Amino acid sequence: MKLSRREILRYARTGLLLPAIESRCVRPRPEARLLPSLAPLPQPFQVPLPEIPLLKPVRTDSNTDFYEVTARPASVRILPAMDTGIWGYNGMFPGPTIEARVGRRVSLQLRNALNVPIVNHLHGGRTAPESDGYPTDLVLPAGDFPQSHMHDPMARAVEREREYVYTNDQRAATLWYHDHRMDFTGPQVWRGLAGFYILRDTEEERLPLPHGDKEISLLICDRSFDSDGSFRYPALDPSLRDAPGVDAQYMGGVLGDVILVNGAPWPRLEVANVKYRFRILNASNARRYDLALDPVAPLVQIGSDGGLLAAPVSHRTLRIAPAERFDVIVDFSKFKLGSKITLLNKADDGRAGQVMQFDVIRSERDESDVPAKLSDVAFAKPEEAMMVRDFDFSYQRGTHGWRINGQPFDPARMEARPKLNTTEIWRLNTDFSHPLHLHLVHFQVLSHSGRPGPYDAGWKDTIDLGPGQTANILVRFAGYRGRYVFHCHNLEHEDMGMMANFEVI
Ligand SMILES: [Cu+2]
Repeated sequence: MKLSRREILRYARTGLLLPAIESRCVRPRPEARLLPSLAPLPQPFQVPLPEIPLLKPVRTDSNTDFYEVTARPASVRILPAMDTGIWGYNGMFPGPTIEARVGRRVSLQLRNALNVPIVNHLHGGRTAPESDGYPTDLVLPAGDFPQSHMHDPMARAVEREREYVYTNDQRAATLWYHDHRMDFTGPQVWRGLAGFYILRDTEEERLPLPHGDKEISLLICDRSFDSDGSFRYPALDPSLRDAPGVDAQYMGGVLGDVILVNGAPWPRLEVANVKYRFRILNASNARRYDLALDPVAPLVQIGSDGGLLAAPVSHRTLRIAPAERFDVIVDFSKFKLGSKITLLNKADDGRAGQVMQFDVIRSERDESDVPAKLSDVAFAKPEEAMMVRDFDFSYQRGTHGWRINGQPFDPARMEARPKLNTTEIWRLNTDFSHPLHLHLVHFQVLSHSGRPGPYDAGWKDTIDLGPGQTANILVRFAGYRGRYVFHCHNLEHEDMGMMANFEVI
């Protein structure tokens, strides 16, 4: 069995040599696994849905809004009678929402008041490589930090604070920002380093869609809690300062048993009997949700990862994998005042089978509408593709790692070198379920084990492949030259090697 240098380092640091793993009664499992909470859990639908505050710019000039964010520890009330320590942007979980406008720059100055390195990635952003949050472009903590982590000869810089510039030269869409530190993204996002970034434009604002207080962002994630109320996570090194990785049983992904929406467990939202627009993000490490309303009502999808669809698509059930975003309209006028409508997760029959509740409490006039034509979606054509590339995403039993084309992540190895302003077809092939994400680009799904699937409409930056599936995606490499990553967005898979580089040349 061949081990990469990183794996040898990892196992040497933790003392968990491979033969020891093999002989232990706990076998590594490639399936995502539930980590049960040890704290008493609340009844669902008791607390209001938190509204995520908007981040205010510290200053603006003619073409740029300047923001400052500090990643720091904080104590928040998530469970009814206990405090939970988080790592949050400005001490908040979720982080404050950044609202940006197409064509207007955002400068985000990120400071690190944690005791581990961090990296910020704007997921879905068409961002220059130096601002994209490459996994080894670390923002260091204050004080000493072991140099063993600075092992990327191509790392652009290791700094104590960093300015990220987002030009917002792309379609309006629901993006999000989150930590992307090499080997440690799973535990650092689990502790709270994630927030919304909403990109708006006038094309969208001209439509009569629900807006204002009828447009609500929902960040859905699962967590587990220890008996003292802290987040529970099976990290081999809970300090996250040295050895990466999770207990072998959780290498397939960590599932929590508490569903949080905007940081609150199974919340409820009082609504009027009109249409609402929900920007839904699955910010979970490894959990997929099959969202559905009870009583049954359609979830009318108007947008995907990359902004508005050409036309609405109605779903009874909406499958959302980690990192995907779906923009949906729910029409509460079909329900009587006093109705309680539950947002279910049909993918789970335990406590994680419920997400939140809507209480229809008042009558209002509905001025909004969902037009049959939403947007011009100018897709590329498959015949324009200059290149077809194959990528295999699979579990490697010998080393218990997740691999792309048989290789673990290595910052120094380039898996593809697409040319700027060209289009390629990437054929993606999986063993287990993997939500696959490309940085920099949005793509179009040409086929997904047959025709495009029901959740593949519009521009995507993440595609959810089930076990043994194949998808062909059409990718236009535009925006910037430079080195970027693509990876599985099951964060435990990503941390354990399922990531690779491409360089736009
Ligand atoms: Cu995966």
